[in-house]
Amino acid sequence: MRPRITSSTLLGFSFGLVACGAGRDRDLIGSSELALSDLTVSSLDNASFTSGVATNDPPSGGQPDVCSNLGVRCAQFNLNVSLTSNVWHKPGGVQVAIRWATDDNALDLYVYKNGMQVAKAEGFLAAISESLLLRNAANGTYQVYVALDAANSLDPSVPFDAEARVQFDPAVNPVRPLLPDFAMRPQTTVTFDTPVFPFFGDVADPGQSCYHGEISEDGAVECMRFEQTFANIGEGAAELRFFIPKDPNDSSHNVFARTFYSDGSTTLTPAGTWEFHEAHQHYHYNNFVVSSIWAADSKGRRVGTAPVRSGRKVSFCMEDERIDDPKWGKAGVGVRHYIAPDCLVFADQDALYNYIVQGLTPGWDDIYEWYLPGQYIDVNGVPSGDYVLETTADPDNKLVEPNEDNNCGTVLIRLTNLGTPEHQAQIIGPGPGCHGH
Ligand SMILES: [Ca+2]
Ligand SMILES: [Ca+2]
Ligand SMILES: [Ca+2]
Repeated sequence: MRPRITSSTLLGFSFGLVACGAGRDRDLIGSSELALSDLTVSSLDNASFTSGVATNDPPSGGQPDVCSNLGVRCAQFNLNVSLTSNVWHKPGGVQVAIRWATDDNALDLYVYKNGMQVAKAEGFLAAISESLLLRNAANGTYQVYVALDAANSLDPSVPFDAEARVQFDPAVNPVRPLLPDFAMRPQTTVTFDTPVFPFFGDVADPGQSCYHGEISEDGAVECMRFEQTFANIGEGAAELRFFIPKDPNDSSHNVFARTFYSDGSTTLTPAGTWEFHEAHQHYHYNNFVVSSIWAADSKGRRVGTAPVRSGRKVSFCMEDERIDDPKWGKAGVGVRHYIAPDCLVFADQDALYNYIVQGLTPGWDDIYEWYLPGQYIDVNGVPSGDYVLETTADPDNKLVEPNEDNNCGTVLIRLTNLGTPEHQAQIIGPGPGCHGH
């Protein structure tokens, strides 16, 4: 088995397997598409789809060692590639991708041809999609294996979707920056619940909406929790590089953004600052995602000129978590590259600095789940009623994007019995346009 970073081996906090059901609606996976069948890629424009179930059934003969090493029988299907002979004069390949419902489970993806492994994408923590690229894929039949990583999964049986399609690299000319473009995705969870397990060493008492750390550090009283999800729908990756000085007399906290150009060159530009969170023992990027609630009238329209409450403007770990729903089976999805927990550990160093590198690949989104510490707005003293929950990525515009107007999203929420143990939060519909738009 490959080594897996776990809570105890890495940083002493729990980051991996949690029974939260974060992610997409389970009903959407494995039921909306055909039962497991072969995939065929014979056009430049169309994806081929299938669905299957990865289980912890014991290994069977005739499957590669990657399956038996995980102690399971893989789900298996063929990929037939039949493209015109000159297709790869434009650089690219055939993408194979899978997705599943929640990060309670981890799936691995392997592709073989003529008995030889030609590509793999091994599920890691905090992910609910995987993808790989068969660069310059030769025509022929490939065998695709999807393995349940049972040791890192809660469920014995995990439905998944799979797709394959051609993905071309962005054209080199005209030479240009391949900019990321953040787009906000609406919330699916608003709650006063807290998880029953500790996170980053932090815990909430049973029935309490706030973590101990949120109470002690922020004075939080009544924590309305929700997730924040943003996609990168741009041409290039968003990549942040934290410069963490080795010299204790160097008090700089700089973060730089790496810009990728279509000719392969890159540049670094200042993109704000980081801070270290002592209690959680990790580095935050300041001011990346912020949420607030605004009063709403009975028709769901925004009332007033200022929010009623706002949350903290931090993020701690940008990563490729899920292929963005609108990008599933579409062009413009890169190979998963920025994975947790790389976002939390030093990637490299030189004489002066340690570096943390985190980012978001085109076609992917990242979810800050509702159960993470800090994912809340304190609604203590707020009257029950309907509110607009508004969330904005890159609110201070530290990162250059081709579209700065899609970074914000809203949902309409209803808060009842506030200030009592029976307080409830629910999403009642899409919200109005964002403030100032
Ligand atoms: Ca944007
Ligand atoms: Ca995430
Ligand atoms: Ca921006």
